[in-house]
Amino acid sequence: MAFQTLTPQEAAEMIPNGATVGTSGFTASGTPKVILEQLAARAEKEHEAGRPFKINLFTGASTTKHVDGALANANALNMRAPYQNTPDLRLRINSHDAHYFDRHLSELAQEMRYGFYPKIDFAIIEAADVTDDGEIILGTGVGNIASFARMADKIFVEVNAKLPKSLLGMHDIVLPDDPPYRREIPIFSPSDRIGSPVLKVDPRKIVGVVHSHEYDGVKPFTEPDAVSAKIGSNVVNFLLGELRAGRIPASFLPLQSGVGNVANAVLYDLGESTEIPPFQMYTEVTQDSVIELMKKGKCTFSSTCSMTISDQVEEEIFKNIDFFHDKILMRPAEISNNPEVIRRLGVIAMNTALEADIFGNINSTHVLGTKMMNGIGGSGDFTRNGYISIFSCPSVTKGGAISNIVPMVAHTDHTEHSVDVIITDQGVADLRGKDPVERAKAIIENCANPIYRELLWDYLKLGKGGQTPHALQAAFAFHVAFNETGSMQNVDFAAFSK
Ligand code: 0RQ
Repeated sequence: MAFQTLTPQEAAEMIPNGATVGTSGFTASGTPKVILEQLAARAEKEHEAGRPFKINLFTGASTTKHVDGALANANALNMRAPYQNTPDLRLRINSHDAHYFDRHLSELAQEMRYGFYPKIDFAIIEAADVTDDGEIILGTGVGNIASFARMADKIFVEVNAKLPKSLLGMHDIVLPDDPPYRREIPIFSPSDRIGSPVLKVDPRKIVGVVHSHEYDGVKPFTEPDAVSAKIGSNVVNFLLGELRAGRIPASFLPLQSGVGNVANAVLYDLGESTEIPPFQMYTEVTQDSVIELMKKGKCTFSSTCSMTISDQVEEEIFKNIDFFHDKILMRPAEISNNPEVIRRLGVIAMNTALEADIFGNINSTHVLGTKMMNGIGGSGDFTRNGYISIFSCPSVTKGGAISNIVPMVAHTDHTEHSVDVIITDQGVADLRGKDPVERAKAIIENCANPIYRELLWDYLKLGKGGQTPHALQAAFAFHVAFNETGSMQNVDFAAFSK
């Protein structure tokens, strides 16, 4: 290899205060492991010496304790986009130490190219291999690195010895031209390949190669709890009903599914159903449960931005890579989450809400309306453009102190105009074709927990008409009751009707 080998410390020394850094990867997968952790250590030393030190950090999605965790802990992040899920960074965001720009994942890269945000100074790329002429075999996640690498002045490559070179062929790297020259994205089936198997960068920009030796550290899949399992079976029964009614074609449609317990439960139940035919995914994360479905022949292909899989499954895939090679294709977020393609393919979007309101609006990001949880991620890309857009959540949280069905969401990520179906452990509210009052009746009756149903009916009665009969004086009474008394059950609507 013609490039200079650097230690992580040497690479970190080259990144100055105020720099803008873009990394490869999407979730933990494909995220660089060693340079930014050293940068965090350096920031701590600079802060101890009384000097300011912060960087702007752009990624594909969330990262890991080695990146967001370490940098947040060192208070070394200024601007951060487009998604995160790290407890330490959450604290920095909610105290405004870090300025978080929570953005649809499909949009960030193009908007960076348009010049809307700071220009990328350094790109850090995790790789299985890099050739002297700058051809890079990426790891288990792509994210926005194709754009970052094009914009960056300097590139570091972290060659991870855990990644086999046989990953070559599992990526599809392409950058759309920018308006007014943009053409169609010619993906007509999830498995259509439109780009290059390698990321091509200008080798003159590679300032050094750093070596790492570590799996991504994704936590293994846990068995769904009873509530997630019930939500999962409600989702699958809903899909079966659509299939039987002919509203989903007999050959089925590609699926998108978020991460977490509920998503795993849904995928598990889909795998168990003999009536649902083998299907494909057009999604942003391919997790352990999808790998299981592939082994069973139930999921035949996954177009994705990352393999967000536990270390154990990562090892297994690398050992049997021939089996998975033609079943998984990792693409830039701009393509994996592309609205044009999602709408063309008829992707069924399945995402998770923190809370839904009785009229069908969704809050996925802000706990009690103010504190950032993770971010919108790719949920908006898929919800707005999906064939059917489903949101699920438990009917109650924190032992019943919080109702996940509320009169009005305290923050709106997905509006009633994009959400088709809401599903909880209690049941399914199909919102298609319904006006706001009809929606409210379906959501209260089918999705709210019985301990909150009467309160929600009382709220609906408080409204004094209009297309969406909110009683504005009481719209956040659930949230206020929780903040003041520790439970939404203590709300008293009688006080508002006087
Ligand atoms: O708190 O951790 O203190 O127990 O929120 O809730 O039920 O464990 O849910 O892990 O599935 O995450 C929406 C956050 C759900 C996630 C969200 C509390 C609850 C718990 C977590 P504790 P659960 P999940 C794919 C697409 C947006 C991005 C997205 C998310 C904690 O799915 O980030 O969809 N989605 N991306 O107790 C106050 C409520 C609450 C609440 C739950 N109503 N009020 N707290 N909690 N409901 C991925 C990518 O884009 C990469």
